[in-house]
Amino acid sequence: MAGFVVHGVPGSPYVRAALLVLEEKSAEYHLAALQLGTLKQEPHLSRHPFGRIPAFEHDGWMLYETQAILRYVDTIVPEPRLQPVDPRAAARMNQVMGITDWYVMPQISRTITFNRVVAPRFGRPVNEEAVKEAIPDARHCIGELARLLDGHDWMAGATLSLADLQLAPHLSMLALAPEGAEILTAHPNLKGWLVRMEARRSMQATTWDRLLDQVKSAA
Ligand SMILES: N[C@@H](CCC(=O)N[C@@H](CS)C(=O)NCC(=O)O)C(=O)O
Repeated sequence: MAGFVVHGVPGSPYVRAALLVLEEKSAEYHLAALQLGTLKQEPHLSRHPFGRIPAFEHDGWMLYETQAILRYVDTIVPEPRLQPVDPRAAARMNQVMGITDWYVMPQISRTITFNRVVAPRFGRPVNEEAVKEAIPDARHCIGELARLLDGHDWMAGATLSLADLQLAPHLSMLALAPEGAEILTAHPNLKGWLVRMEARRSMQATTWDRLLDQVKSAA
């Protein structure tokens, strides 16, 4: 299919990040919805040899890895620009994107969020021990993000950047878990950032339920 296609499962924070950049650019796209159990088999492995989501397509050209997708879309659809020119703002954006991949995903999303928010929705068993064990690391991680945000409106400073789009889907889901909500309470600046993010049209267009409705009405 021509144009932008995002292959993924509604509810995935990484898939949502790819959709967010397209929404922020007001670009037209198609969400090609996949079933969770089909990622490690063809045809998905041809799109993404590591069997993850999202996989991205532009006029038939394939790309995977969310950071690469966000940067690509920001480059070819220039307005509004989502990568700061100022070297320190750009470095902060890159840092927060790295933190999201290396610490937020494994220490928060795969532990607390998966067990409290994702597993119940898919009827999967909840690992209470994993939730309990994750809390100290999650507290540390959220505390550090709040420290980096400091008094700014957005992660890279005065303007929205790719860092906000990559991080927000993870923290939006974390806030739905009682443990996550409690951890976030200690950081009003980060909670304020999340409120600003949730108010954006792009976030409202890509909630789990909105995406499921979109997939259903396209079927
Ligand atoms: N490094 C990948 C990570 C993507 C990722 O881990 N996505 C999760 C969904 S949020 C996934 O594919 N999970 C399926 C699995 O691990 O088998 C990226 O940036 O795109």
